[in-house]
Amino acid sequence: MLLPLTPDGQTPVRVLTIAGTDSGGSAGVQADSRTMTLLGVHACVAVTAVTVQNSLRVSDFHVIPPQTVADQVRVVVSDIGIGAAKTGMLASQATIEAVAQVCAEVGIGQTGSIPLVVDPVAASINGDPLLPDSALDALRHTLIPMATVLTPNLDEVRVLVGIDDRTARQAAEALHKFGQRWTIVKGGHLRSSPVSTDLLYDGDKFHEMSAPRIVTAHDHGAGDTLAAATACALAHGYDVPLAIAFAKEWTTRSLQASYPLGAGRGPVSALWRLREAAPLPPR
Ligand code: PXL
Repeated sequence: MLLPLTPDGQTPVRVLTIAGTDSGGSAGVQADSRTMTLLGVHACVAVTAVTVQNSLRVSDFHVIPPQTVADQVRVVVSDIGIGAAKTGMLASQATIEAVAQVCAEVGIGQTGSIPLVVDPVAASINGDPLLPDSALDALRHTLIPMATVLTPNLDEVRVLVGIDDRTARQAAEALHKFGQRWTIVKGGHLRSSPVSTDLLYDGDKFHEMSAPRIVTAHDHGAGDTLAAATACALAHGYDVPLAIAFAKEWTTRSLQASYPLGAGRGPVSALWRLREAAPLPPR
């Protein structure tokens, strides 16, 4: 599973992650860049926040000034050029607004030509908040409507639209009203099921994608990995269902390669790619 190089065979496709750093190296920018690198993509980074974090908890985070976040996006797109972007931890309402504004300005998202994956990160895997509740409306109404793909897990579905008495299809329909092109309701957190089924919805048809559930205590960074791999596949011109299928397989294999770290939750690992080569996925 490796994406092809660009036609000159030298400069790889570039993908931009707009996300927070994880000092423990498991999630956020670190997970994104690891997946991008091991998929043969050049990872560009607009840092939104610096988290103080280990395997047990996020004990603090420092928000980068929103203008600096927007400037990182602007200089990367205008010089280096990118094939896709993804957002992860955005940390504050002002950052969400600045990111939505700069994305519109440089052509990222539905109004432009650069696909945008929005992973609506609200809390860490251990439940520590990464976004204040007061910022949720900005996420719902400024950034999410720009997304090519929105990739919430079940906790994030609950935070965004509530879900408790709804089916995944009803949740996807409710989420889809925000205006994004595709909605993916990820089933990975539904631990009672032997398979991990993601529901894809484009406002018209539902597609289900299943993979075997990998039972592991070490799944930190799984959501980031799926969104990052999706952005890489979109940058290579895959359509959304194919990009998600590719990213799901990448994430399954990264979950199989997860490892313990510290006294808490270890990360999913893209490092399996260093040990194993596999054929290209069909386009
Ligand atoms: O996995 C979501 C996530 C994203 N970004 C950062 C994180 C986490 C979870 O811990 O720390 C920086």
